[in-house]
Amino acid sequence: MLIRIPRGWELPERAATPEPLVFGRRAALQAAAGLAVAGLAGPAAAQEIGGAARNPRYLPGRDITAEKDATTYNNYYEFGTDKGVYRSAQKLPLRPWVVKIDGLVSQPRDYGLDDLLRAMPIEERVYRLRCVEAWSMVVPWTGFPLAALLKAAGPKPEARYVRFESAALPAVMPGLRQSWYPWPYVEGCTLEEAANDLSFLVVGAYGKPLPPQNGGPLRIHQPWKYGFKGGKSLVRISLVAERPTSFWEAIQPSEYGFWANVNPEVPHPRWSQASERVLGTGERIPTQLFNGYGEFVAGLYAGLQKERLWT
Ligand SMILES: Nc1nc2c(c(=O)[nH]1)N[C@H]1C(S)=C(S)[C@@H](COP(=O)(O)O)O[C@H]1N2
Ligand SMILES: [Mo]
Repeated sequence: MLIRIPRGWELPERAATPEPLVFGRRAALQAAAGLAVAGLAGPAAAQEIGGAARNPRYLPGRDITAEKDATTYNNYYEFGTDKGVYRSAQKLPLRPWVVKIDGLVSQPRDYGLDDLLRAMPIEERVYRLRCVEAWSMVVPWTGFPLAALLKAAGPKPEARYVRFESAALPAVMPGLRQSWYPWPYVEGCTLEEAANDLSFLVVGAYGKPLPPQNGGPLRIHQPWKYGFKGGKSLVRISLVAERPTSFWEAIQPSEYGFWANVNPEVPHPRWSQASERVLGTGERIPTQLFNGYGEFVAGLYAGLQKERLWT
């Protein structure tokens, strides 16, 4: 069968773009095909999220955290600085939701969230999450690889970083009144890191649409990094040439940097990172280098030893 490839979806094969993105034309075509039918079906978010198959490649080696614990102990400063923000976070309206993909891409686009869900290859991944505050959890997330979205967007050769911007809605987010914080919450990573298969855009947890307190309807999770790198409730994903300054870096650069890869041997200036408290249990366990994901990501950092990779 002959398929005519729409020109816009063809990706330049240039050395500056990470290989998984350059050679992923098939995924880009699948995404394009998904978008073509998106207008025909009704909202299907809950259905698609509930039916997602678990990816057997990434197994946590630990018990899954009770849903109640993972959804009632959260960091979401837009709603306040205590861990009980799940209550006020329920006010965040998850639809309609638009996420903008822009910057140095050949196909900038505003996606309605349900169109995005239908266009992307949805799967479940059970990932660990290690907060820089030395607690951790294991959650069955539903979502799709960030790489799939980047392929559809077509990174330009000048694109070197990805910038993630969270929603800032003063009407429902009391934390925004704390004007000394540099809202909106912004995070970022290199394009290379973004292209790694572990980088996951999360739209669900425990087989249900992602609740607001965990970053619904869409958040990024890179499980080898400290949890603060995973911006919640994303409204904009931009490919950029310069390294974005992240929220915590802007507040306290001596404590929080750009890379923030998990390393038990590099303490936070104010506490040890050697072990972690497992949410919902009385347990304390040793922390692992790259949060245990080194086999998949250590190669990203070869030649970057001069960078501050661990805080
Ligand atoms: N927009 C936004 N994203 C955020 C945060 C935040 O305060 N605002 N907190 C981060 C921190 S410190 C962690 S540990 C994780 C917590 O995710 P969880 O609530 O799903 O456990 O979200 C991260 N993403
Ligand atoms: Mo965190």
